[in-house]
This record gives sequence, structure tokens and C-alpha cells, in this order.
Amino acid sequence: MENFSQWYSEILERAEIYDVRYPIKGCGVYLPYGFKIRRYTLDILRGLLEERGHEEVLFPLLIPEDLLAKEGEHIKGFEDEVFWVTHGGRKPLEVKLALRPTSETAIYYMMKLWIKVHKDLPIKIYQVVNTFRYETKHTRPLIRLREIMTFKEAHTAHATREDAENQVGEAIDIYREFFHELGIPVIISRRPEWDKFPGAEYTVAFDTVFPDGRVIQIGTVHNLGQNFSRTFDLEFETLEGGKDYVYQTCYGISDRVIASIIAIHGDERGLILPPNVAPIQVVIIPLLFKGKREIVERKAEELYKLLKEIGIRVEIDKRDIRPGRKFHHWELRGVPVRIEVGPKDIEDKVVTLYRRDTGEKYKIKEEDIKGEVLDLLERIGKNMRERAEGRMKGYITLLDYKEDTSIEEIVGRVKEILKKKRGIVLIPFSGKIYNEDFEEKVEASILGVTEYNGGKYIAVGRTY
Ligand code: A5A
Repeated sequence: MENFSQWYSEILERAEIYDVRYPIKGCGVYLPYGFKIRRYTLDILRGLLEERGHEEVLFPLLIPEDLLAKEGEHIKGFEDEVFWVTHGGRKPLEVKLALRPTSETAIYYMMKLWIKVHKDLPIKIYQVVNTFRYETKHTRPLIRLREIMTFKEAHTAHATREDAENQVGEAIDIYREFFHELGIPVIISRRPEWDKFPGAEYTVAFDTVFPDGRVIQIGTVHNLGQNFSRTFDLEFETLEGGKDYVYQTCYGISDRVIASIIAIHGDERGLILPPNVAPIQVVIIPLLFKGKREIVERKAEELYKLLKEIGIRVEIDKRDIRPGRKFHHWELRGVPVRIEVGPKDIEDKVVTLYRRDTGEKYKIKEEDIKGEVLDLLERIGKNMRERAEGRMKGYITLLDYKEDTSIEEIVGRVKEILKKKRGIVLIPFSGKIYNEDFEEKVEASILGVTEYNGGKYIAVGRTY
């Protein structure tokens, strides 16, 4: 892709996903088609969370200043990013109210009221809400927002450190599966101390690489230990009758996931949507020849009903425009499968299928339609995932060095790789380069420590 940034902006507009013209920086509007992609994506995530015992809740948007400021590290990390509500009408408020940048402080205040004894634990809740961050870096649609409109945050509380540690593992599994479902390849790494979530003991992050070679963090899992529970006095009576503070975790994803679906899979002709989040999975295009109109339309309806019956999101494009324009319209919008219905095929009792991911067109027996379409949607999802993984591999470079290689030389080589092909450089772990000084020298970010083919590596890349 020649110019990713331009391609991305154009696709949001032309495929009618998201309108950036709202008159506040970092805020935009989900259009109906984009909103549906968002909804199916969230459906997958809700399913994964609820399978593992998470329950959905909904907290207020406003957080009183004293509550937000309670945990020292947390407020230090966010104070420059908070939007404040200072007035009710014309009257100044006695206590300023923050628009939540994230909801730890709101949720943990309430957990205090809910937790008394070990029987009350664990608590595993999540919400999908909008959060606000006064981002000072360059904002980008769905990537760096000031109103993050799709903030899925999960919050858990446990009786032991071990339970919280296991919860981190479960959260990683959930996100791993979520991104697998979406065909988005990830690198999972433990963020360095200086880049962890404000108030966390440690942070595990999911990163992917966009077609411009830049790295983007698309999810994070935090072990909060007892940092918040001590401040919020989340004490409980243990099984043995003693007292302890709960151990907590939290994990979140955002609109960046939607941005990734678009960016990772799209091509020059537009979107390519994974079938499981495509608002329309199959579009039927009647090829209306003179005198054959009626039988074509009838066949289109018949196929529509058959596919609808087996739960496929299918539509017939009945507009009175040339088929070529319809093909283009649905390709741009990433519909995975197109069915063309014409008089010749009807006579031959066959159906013509076109798959968006490979551009392949082929005919099948009409009677096989149900099984074939179901199977094809599976194959498309799998192919998209494999293709994205292949591209990701191409973006990962292993850099080996000897004991006596100087830091300067490593820096030089990292910079060269990042200049030439960008992406992520993996360097065998060593304390001498695992520091902020090295980051500054290579003019990129240390994403963190990651496992790769059984080895321990430091991942480095230029981030969004
Ligand atoms: N409460 C925890 C879960 C939390 O807030 N973690 S976080 O700060 O790391 O945010 C979770 C995820 O939201 C990040 O991994 C990132 O993918 C996304 N995110 C953060 N800031 C964003 C922004 N300004 N615009 C869009 N997405 C953002």
C-alpha cells in the first residue's frame, strides 16, 4: 500500500464507516455500516468474556475529583489528559467532575460496598463505554481519539495474588482468541516499568503492525496487585478469618480494534471484512437481461431465503444500476461473498460465487448452495488470518549480536532495519539495552519483553 494514511482516511469515508467531520478534534461519528461492524465485533468479545464468567455493568461517566485523585500513581499518569466538568449551568461546582479517562476509581469505590468476605470474591465485571482522554499527540480516526467511543474495560477482584495472576492469564487467553477470531496477528509483550499502566504492578500488551509498518497497541492487561485495593480500602475477611486486601486486574481494548480490522485486511479496492463481523456476508446481484427479468428475480429471492434460513446475513441488491457498479459498491464495503444470478446459470442449475479476499470466481451446483456458502465463509476467514499472519512475519526482524557487540552497533542496526522496513525488531534479551536510554538512541519504543520461538526477546518498533 503506497500511502496507508491516505488510503485509511478515504476508506472510512467511502465505505461509510466513520465520519470525521464532527467539529471537535479527536471525536467522530460511527455511520450505520461502521456501527454494525463494531456491534458484531463486540458480540464476539462479549461472548468470550461471558463464557468465562464476566458480567456486564454500567457506571456513570462522571468521577468526582477526590475519587480520581485517590491513587497517587494513577492520577499522576492521567492528570494531563483529563477533561473536567466545572459548572452546573452557570454555577461553579463545589467538587470538579472528571469525564472518566478510564474507570478504576469509579468502580473500585463501589467494590468497597460490595466486598465483605471471601465469599464475595472473585468479582469479574466489564463495561463498554465512552472514555475521554485529552490526547496531545496527533489524533487519528479510531486510532487516537479524545472521546474513545468503544472502550471495553474489564475489572476483577480476587482473594489471593495467585488468583489475580491466573486472571491475567485468562484475560490474555480471551484477547488472544478475540484477535484470532478477527484474523489480527499480535505480538504479546510485557511492557517495561516506565511504560506500564499508571497504578499497575505490570502491564501485558497486545501490539500489531499496520501496513505502513508502524506498531499499534490494540489491547492491554494489567495486574494491579493491591495498589488500588489498599487506597480504596477493599479489605475482606479471608477463609482463615484474617483480613487482607483484594488483588485486582483490569484489561481493555478500544476502537483501535475496529481500525485494525480495516487496516490489516483491506486492499486497493477497499475493505475486506472477516465474515464473522461483516454486516452483510453475502450479497446477491441479479443480472437482469431483457425478457428474463422475472425468472432472475425469482431465483434471487429463492437463494436469499435459503441462505437466510441458515442464519447468513444476506442481501439482494435490487437497485436499478449496472451490475458492474454494484460489484464495485460491495467490494469497496468488503462483503466477503457475492452471488451472481443470471439466466444462463439458472438454466444450467448452477450458481456463480465470487470471493472478495482472493478475487476468485467459480460455479457450483445450485443444490449445493447452503453447504458451499457456509464452508466458503469459513475458508475466507481462515485465509484472511493466514495472509495477515504472513504479512506480520514479514514485519518481524530478528537481530542477533555477539557478547562483544557494542551498543552503538546494535543501535545502528536497529535504526537501519526500522528505516528500511519498519515493523518490529526482536533482539535477544539483555539488560544493557533494556532501558530508556536505548529507546532514545534508536528513536523508537521498546514495546517490552516477549517470547518468540522459545527465546526471550526485547521487541522494538515505531508506534502510533
Ligand atoms: N483500565 C485499563 C484497562 C486501561 O485504561 N488501559 S489502557 O490505558 O491501556 O487502555 C486500554 C486500551 O485502549 C489500550 O491498550 C489502547 O489499545 C486503547 N487506547 C488507549 N488510548 C486510546 C485513545 N486515545 N484512542 C483510542 N484507543 C486508545
